Formats: sequence, structure tokens, C-alpha cells
Amino acid sequence: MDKNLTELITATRVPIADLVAKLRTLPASAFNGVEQIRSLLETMPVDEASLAPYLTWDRQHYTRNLIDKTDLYELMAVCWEVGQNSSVHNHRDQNCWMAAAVGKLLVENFHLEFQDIEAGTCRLLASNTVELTAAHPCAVDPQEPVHRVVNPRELNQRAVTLHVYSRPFDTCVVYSPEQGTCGDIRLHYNTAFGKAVVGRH
Ligand code: 2CO
Ligand code: FE2
Repeated sequence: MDKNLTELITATRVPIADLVAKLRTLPASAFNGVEQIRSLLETMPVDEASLAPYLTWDRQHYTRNLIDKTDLYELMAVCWEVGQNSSVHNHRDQNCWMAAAVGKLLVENFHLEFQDIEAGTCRLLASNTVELTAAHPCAVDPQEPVHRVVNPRELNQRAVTLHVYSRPFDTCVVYSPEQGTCGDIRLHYNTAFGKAVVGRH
């Protein structure tokens, strides 16, 4: 495509502070449906350099780095080493939006046929897979909220995703589709506001 045309249709990258400032102006109603925040992430793709204070890496697990938190939402940068992925999980009936500031990831969605949290049993079927990039942010479908995020090994690159959760949450259900088991886990931040979270491990 003609270079000028490509620039016209590709939104200009903004510093993370601009996205935070914008999110902070939004009323509670903006976080109730999924479309408003999804399109905000599309029009305000974030510039990688501005994320430097929030980027931490761990060979064992993706890292969760809190950038901003209010009563309405939390915003974090998640850093993925080559080939890392999340567990299959839900979002506790909260809304979730994701955009890739760096890299290209896959969001694999699952259909939950049945779950019994008390008994720790479930049945899940893989449904669709969508690509997650800066130009293509995703909202978790409130009707089909079980998913996993994958940074494909064959792309051989680190990735950084931005996650907006509303309201903030610190537990979720993790599933094993193969074993038909599930259970609650607590979620922790590796860093908060650019500083290591002490006593995490
Ligand atoms: N939800 C996971 C977490 O907050 C990241 S994977 O994508 O939603 O740890
Ligand atoms: Fe998630």
C-alpha cells in the first residue's frame, strides 16, 4: 500500500500517560459495555518507549505490571517471553480489554459447557482464536469469557500487552480443558507503578 495511505489509516502511537489521562476522564458507564474501551484502545495505540518503567521479564511466567488503578478499572502491562502463554481462565464476570503494544499474540476462546467450582470439575470446548495486535485490540466476550493468551514460539519475539479490567479483580478461575478440572487462583502484580512488589513470591 502507498506509504502515506498506510500512515493515514494507522493511528498514531501515544505515550501511556495519555491513555491513562483519557481513561481517568471516563464515567462508569464507559466500562459497562465492551465497545467504547475497545475502540479507545484502537484509536490510542501505545508507544513502546513510554512503557519502559513497566516492563519486567521472567523466564518462568509472564509478568503483570500495574500501571494505574481506580475504583472503576485497573490498567496493566503484561510482558510475555517468547512462547509464553496464560492458563485458560475466566475474568470473574468482569470486563476485560487487551491490546498488544509490542508483538502479535493469539487469544484462544473456549466455550464453557459445564463447571462445578466446588467439585473442581468442568467441560470446555475450544471455540475461536483471534489475533491480538496494536491495530486490533480485543474485548473479552462477557457471554464467552474463558480464554487463554499465547505468544507463539514461532514468532520468536517478546510481546507486551495492555490490559484494562473493570472493575479491578484479584482472583480468577483457572481451567484445564484436557483434564476437565478447574479452581480459583489469586492474581499478583510483579510490579506496581513501576516498583517491584515486595513479598510476591
Ligand atoms: N488475564 C491474565 C492476567 O491478568 C492475563 S491473560 O489475558 O487476559 O493474569
Ligand atoms: Fe485474561
